[in-house]
Amino acid sequence: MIQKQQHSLLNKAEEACDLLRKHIESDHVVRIISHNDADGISAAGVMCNAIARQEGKFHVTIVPRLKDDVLAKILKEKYKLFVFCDMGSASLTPIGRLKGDVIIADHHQTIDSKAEPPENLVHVNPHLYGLDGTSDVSASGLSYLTVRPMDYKELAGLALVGAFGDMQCSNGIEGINKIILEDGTGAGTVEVRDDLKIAYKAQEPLYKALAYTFNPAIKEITGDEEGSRTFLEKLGISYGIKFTELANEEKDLLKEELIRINPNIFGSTYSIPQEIPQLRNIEDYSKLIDACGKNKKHGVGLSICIGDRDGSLKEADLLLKTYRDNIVQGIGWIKKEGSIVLRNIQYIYTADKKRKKVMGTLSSIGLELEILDPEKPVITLSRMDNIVKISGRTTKNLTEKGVNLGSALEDASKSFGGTGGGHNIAAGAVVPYRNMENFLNLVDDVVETQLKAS
Ligand SMILES: [Mn+2]
Repeated sequence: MIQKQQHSLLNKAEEACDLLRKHIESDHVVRIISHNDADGISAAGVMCNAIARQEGKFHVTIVPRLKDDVLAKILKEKYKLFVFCDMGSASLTPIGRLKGDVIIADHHQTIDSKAEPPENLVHVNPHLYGLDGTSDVSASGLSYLTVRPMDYKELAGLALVGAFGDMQCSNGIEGINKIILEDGTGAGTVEVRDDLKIAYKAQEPLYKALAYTFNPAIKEITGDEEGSRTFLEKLGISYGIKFTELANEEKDLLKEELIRINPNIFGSTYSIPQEIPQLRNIEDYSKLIDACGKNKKHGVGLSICIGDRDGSLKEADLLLKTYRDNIVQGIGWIKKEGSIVLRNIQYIYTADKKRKKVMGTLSSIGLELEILDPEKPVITLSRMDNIVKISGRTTKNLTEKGVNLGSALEDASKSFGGTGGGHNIAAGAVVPYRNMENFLNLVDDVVETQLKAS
């Protein structure tokens, strides 16, 4: 059932669609500006696909943030319609100065929400209707809503690729995302099935697929090809072939044994049945686009979203493999080196170029594999010249005991000339390198206070 607030958002998106249609019909090039992560790239992808199907034209730029210099450049452009995806809601005033019409499809918190939006602007944002922009819908979903009246249900899968990229679906699909999912399942363009959540099921030999399954992590298997092979050998399961090629009895046995290690390994999986095997699983698709984003190959990611199944896919695949190998090596590194333990927190530090890119993910996996003590929040520190990039991760168990890494990192970084913040379970910060020790000690103290207060 669609609720009232959802209806209001859908109506606003319809208004945006009318505007988009009008410009396509007038043969105007649609100017799209979107964000450089998996959600932003998919959001641009959904938009471009719909415009192309309407025989319209577009010009896309993918940027990390809507910084002043980016805005200043755009303000000089002469397009008749600008579409901002995954950004823009925090810059309503400058965007309102654009000469052309504007659509903003953004799920981030908006400022001056009470002020009347400028007349040339249609603002599609869930926060304006009391919906949650962190779990109900992502930017790719808002792009989808904007083109939904054109009835391209085959784009529902791509809309969900972005939602997975923004981790909106880890506790199941809800809100607007669910409406999108139902569009897809109703039209047969998205499939949901209870299944093992093993990565690269149709691509890699089983022992590798298991070793490369990072979410959820499987103890003594994730990040450990040797361990994975031993596990399968003991069970008498053919480890050298792909999961999809296993006999049914083997699949059943594997399922039973994996659930014994981590029950989260079994659950809903989402796929796009019409896609090529490599992109069929929506989470795998999202990881591939994410790898493009993280490596600043936005064009490659966008090309895949708009249908290149050849060169771009090969390039993205290589990026994903590199990322995967980084994680596997990182897990080995943590197993060997461990963390440095303070009273209430633990930390890991690196200056290694490759490892720096995956520290946050490594800490999550480390906690789940229990190669890092799950009883203490993990702070990762990556040195970049004069600053240190920090990410913090903890467990649900500890947040229930009062730990809030978002406020801990915010307070501690502010005290030492940096910035930070985030959620209670995952947060980030940046501080000057010379203040790293002091910062760590303060985080340790803040976490102690948080634990004592509850
Ligand atoms: Mn987003």
